[in-house]
This record gives sequence, structure tokens and C-alpha cells, in this order.
Amino acid sequence: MKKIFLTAMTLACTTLATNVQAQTDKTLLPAQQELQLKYGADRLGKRYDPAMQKFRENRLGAFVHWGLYAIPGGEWKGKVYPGAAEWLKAWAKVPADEWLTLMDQWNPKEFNATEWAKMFKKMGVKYVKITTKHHEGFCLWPSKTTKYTVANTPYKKDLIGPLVKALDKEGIDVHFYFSVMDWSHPDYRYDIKSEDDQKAFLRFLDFSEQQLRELCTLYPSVKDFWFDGTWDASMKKNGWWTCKMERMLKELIPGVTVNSRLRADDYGKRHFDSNGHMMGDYESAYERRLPDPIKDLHVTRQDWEACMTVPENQWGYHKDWSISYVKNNVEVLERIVHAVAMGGNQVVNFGPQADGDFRSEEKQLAKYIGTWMKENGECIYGCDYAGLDKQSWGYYTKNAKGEIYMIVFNQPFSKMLTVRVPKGMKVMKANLMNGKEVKVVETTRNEYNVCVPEKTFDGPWVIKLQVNENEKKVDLYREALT
Ligand code: H76
Repeated sequence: MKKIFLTAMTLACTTLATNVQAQTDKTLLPAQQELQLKYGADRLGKRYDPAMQKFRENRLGAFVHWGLYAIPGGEWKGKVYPGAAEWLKAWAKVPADEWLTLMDQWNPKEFNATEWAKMFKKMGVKYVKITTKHHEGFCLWPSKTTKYTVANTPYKKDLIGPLVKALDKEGIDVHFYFSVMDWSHPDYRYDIKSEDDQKAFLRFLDFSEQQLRELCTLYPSVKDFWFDGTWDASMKKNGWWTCKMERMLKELIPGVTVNSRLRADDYGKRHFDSNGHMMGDYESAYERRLPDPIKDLHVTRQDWEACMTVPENQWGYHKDWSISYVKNNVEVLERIVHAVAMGGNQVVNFGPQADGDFRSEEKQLAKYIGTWMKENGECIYGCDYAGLDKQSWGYYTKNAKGEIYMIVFNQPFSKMLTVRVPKGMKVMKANLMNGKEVKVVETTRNEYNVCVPEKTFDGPWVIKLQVNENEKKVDLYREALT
């Protein structure tokens, strides 16, 4: 049964991983009932090549949303709009031509790629996702495909090139954000309602392809493409293009990773195809939210990456952060840990000012995260879902050696941290990150209390557990005998 299905998949797709694993068990059809898709998943299950392993092990990234919207910073003609600053053109109903005259003011004199790379290095991020072009259509690189680029501003110079170079030098992977939806292009269509619409949209898709090819040629060290603005009916009716682009990028940049948001299948189904298989290399639907640590454990079996804003919903620079709740350092950290504890990555957003510098709140946050990561990063990088039931004190992660970390966000009054383990697993030892041992008491079958240290820490802190799973095998053996 599986064999017939695999043969069909091989015909339809260029690549096929050896690991066949269900992605979203609930939605999967039995193999023989699967629809034949031309533009469905190119692969079943996770990718295990070195580039994908690197993507996964990175775990912590930064997002940079930078464009013309940084100039008005959420304010248009004296009115401050509380919506996302990078959408100001839409909130204030500014016509495209008028919006794009902001280019005359684009001159980020304080921009210093080396300083940016150093800040991110100190923060402990392993990759940075940069908006090469957001919905407004303004390109941060001197594209030959349009006049709306940095080349035609007072600044004149490329911004992507120096950033790629500086980040590469620090050993930080560069990921490109690319919005397919483009408010600057006359051929963009939200929907296809006539033949003319489709003709125009095909021209637009060709233009987008040229831009993507250009990015690959100019900056071949790019590691990932993160697509956005792919939700319109026009895109859903042209799923073939998303499939074509993923394959093209993979040919141009060996090992490149692509997010699920790019893709739509033959029926316009997005992220996961009509058979329930994930398209692209990792799920990118967790935007400003995270899977539930108890109910959504299915994500631990796939690759996924979440992204988050520091205020409620501001990606680009907004001059007034007082209009919405701003997450504190610990909340940002908790979202990073929460993602890794469920086998995902977390990307923290930055919205640089129009002058090329970062606002003080973001610099301070980067510093805080960096200090914490320096001390405790081993519970994040290369770590994964630990397979233990979530407890109210915080989160577990597990490293490649099978050692388990407890990341404590809520200190219990009891001074005891409950750890429940699967049958056969034993907790042998518990240590703080400074090496100091803490007491572990076995309280009942498969349950332990780990004692909170006398002197606890200002912020979230970490305990490393040595566990012994040997007994599990013995148990299974015994069970097999009886
Ligand atoms: C909606 C939307 C867009 N997706 C986020 C990642 C931001 O780029 C936001 O503008």
C-alpha cells in the first residue's frame, strides 16, 4: 500500500525523503485514498540533511522589519494609527505613488552593518531574518526589476549586501523575508476574476521570480527564504507557482530552507496540502502565538518556527510603543523557551528606526537575552522536546545527549518542583547551571521532587537532570515475558 503511494509521489515530485512520517495525524487520509496532487508536498516527513539540521539546531533567531514605514513610524498627516506600523499605508489609505515618495527621505545615516551583526551576536541569535521587501514593495537591495529600491534614494547604497557580509562574518545565518504581495506593482491582483486579471498576475509572478533569482545570484550565502503575503485568492489559484519557486530556490541555493507559508496546492490549500502533508520545510503559521504545550503536542513531530513581536503587533518601527502592551524581558524569554520545549524555533522581531539605529528598548532586550543565553544557552541551542508532561513551574528541553533541562519561570511556594517521568525512567541527579547539585527526592512511582535552591535567581533559572532510561528496556523486556 505504502509502496504504491510512494511510487505515485516519486512521479509527482523531484525529491523524496526516506523518512516517512505523518505530519498532522488527524488530517491524514489512508495512503490509498490520497488525492493525486501536482503541487502538493514535495516530501513526506522531516528533512535530515545538514542544512536543515543547522536550521533546527539554531533555535533562536531575530527578525528585522525595515522599510519606508520606519520613516512615518505609525503617524500619517498628524494622526497616529495604532495598527501595525508596516501596514500604515493601508490604515491611512495612502495611494501607492504617494507612499513611495517616502523614498526621497530614505537616508539611514546611522546604519552600520557591523554594529547590527555585533548586537545580534551578543544577543545569542544564530540567524537573522531580514525583510528584503515588505508589502509596500520597496526593495532594500538595488534590484534591476523595479525603480522602488534603495538605489533610487538619497542613501543610494545596497543594505542587504553589507548585512549579509557582516552577519556571515559573525557566523550568523542570513534568512530572507520576501513578501509576494506587493502594493507598488500595477499587475498585482488580490483575486483573479477575468482573463485579464490572470494575464496581469502572470506578469507579476514573473516579476517576483526575477526578484528571487536576483537575490540568489547577488547573495548566494543566504540560508532560508521566508515568504509572506501569500494569502490572497490570486495566489491560491496559482499554487503551481509556489511549488515552482520552492524548487527553483532549492536548485539555485543548495540546502536552502523555505517556510510553509509560501505554498498553496492544486486546490489552493495552504501550508499543508489537501492530503494533510506539510509543504515547504517548516511550519510558519505560529505568528505572535505558540502551540499549546499540552494540547498541541503534534507539532513536536514536525519542524516549525514561530515569530513574535515585542509590542502587541508592531513589526516595523512605531514611534509610540505606549499604545499597546509591551512584553517584558522574561515574557520574551518564556516564548523562546516555550517554542524550544515543543521542538520549534523562535524569532524575536526588531523594527529599526529610519536612521538605521535601534530604539533603546530593543537594544536593552537584546542585551538581556544575550546575558541569559550566555549563561543558560545550552538548554536552547540544539535542544528539543523532552517528552515529559508539562508542569506549572515552567518547561523542559532535552539536548542531543538526552540530558533534560528544567527551565523554571514560576517558583512554587512549596520550594519543590514536581517532575513526572515515564515508566522506567529514573532521575539520577540534578544540577544548577553553575554546577551546584540540588536535592532530588523520589516521592511516588514515576514522580520526583526537585528542591528549589536556597538562594534563587533574579530571572528564570535552569536545572539540568541526569536521567537513566536503562530501566525502561528492562521493563519492556519484563512486559514482553509476561
Ligand atoms: C500580516 C502580516 C505580516 N506578517 C508579519 C510577519 C509581518 O511582516 C506583518 O506585517
